[in-house]
Amino acid sequence: MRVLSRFLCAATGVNQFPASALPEVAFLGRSNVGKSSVINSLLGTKIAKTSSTPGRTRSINFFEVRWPGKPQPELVFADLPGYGYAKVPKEVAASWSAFIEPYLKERKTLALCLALVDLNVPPQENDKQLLEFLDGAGRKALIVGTKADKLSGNTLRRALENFSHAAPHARVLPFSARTGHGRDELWQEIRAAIRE
Ligand SMILES: Nc1nc2c(ncn2[C@@H]2O[C@H](COP(=O)(O)OP(=O)(O)O)[C@@H](O)[C@H]2O)c(=O)[nH]1
Ligand SMILES: [Mg+2]
Repeated sequence: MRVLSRFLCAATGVNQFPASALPEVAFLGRSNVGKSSVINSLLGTKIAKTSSTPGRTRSINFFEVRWPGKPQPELVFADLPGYGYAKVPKEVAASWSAFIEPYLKERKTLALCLALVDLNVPPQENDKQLLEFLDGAGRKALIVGTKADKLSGNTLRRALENFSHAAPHARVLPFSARTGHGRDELWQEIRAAIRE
């Protein structure tokens, strides 16, 4: 099924968030992990800007999603700024406390947080911190392991095990924006979360 999507706005402050009426899914993870690529893969279009230069997205970018044949949008995707990019620590730290933390803690309609990790990179301390933060904020999180196409068989299995060890309470869903692997499963998770 092909969904229809529309860019809503890019927010760099709490007062720029769109009115929250629809259930929202947040895409989180280190810079370059593949957040925008996962969004584009799910939406079947290049609506979110991708870049091979880490640290490009400094705003929360909101996209509205509509099922074909339905008159109204049903949910919103939020593409968040990446963390862990060494060259901009101060700026990133400032934007976290200014609008990203408030978003994650207080956004009433936030139904699901997708914590993206690169399956080709060992579990990182800042990913663990994010999961702890989300847990503390009472947020439901699902780990999405990106760039699964770069691994095969045994190496993929081992990578998934490593992440399960690092985050024993969360499930890790392998995903590839390149091949579409995991796309249907991720849509199922999203639909289940917004129905709750
Ligand atoms: N092989 C592979 N590369 C990917 C995949 N997803 C993203 N990338 C690459 O990783 C880089 C960062 O992707 P992007 O979506 O912009 O990451 P973001 O910074 O988290 O939004 C780009 O060069 C993408 O082409 C994937 O599933 N497989
Ligand atoms: Mg991005």
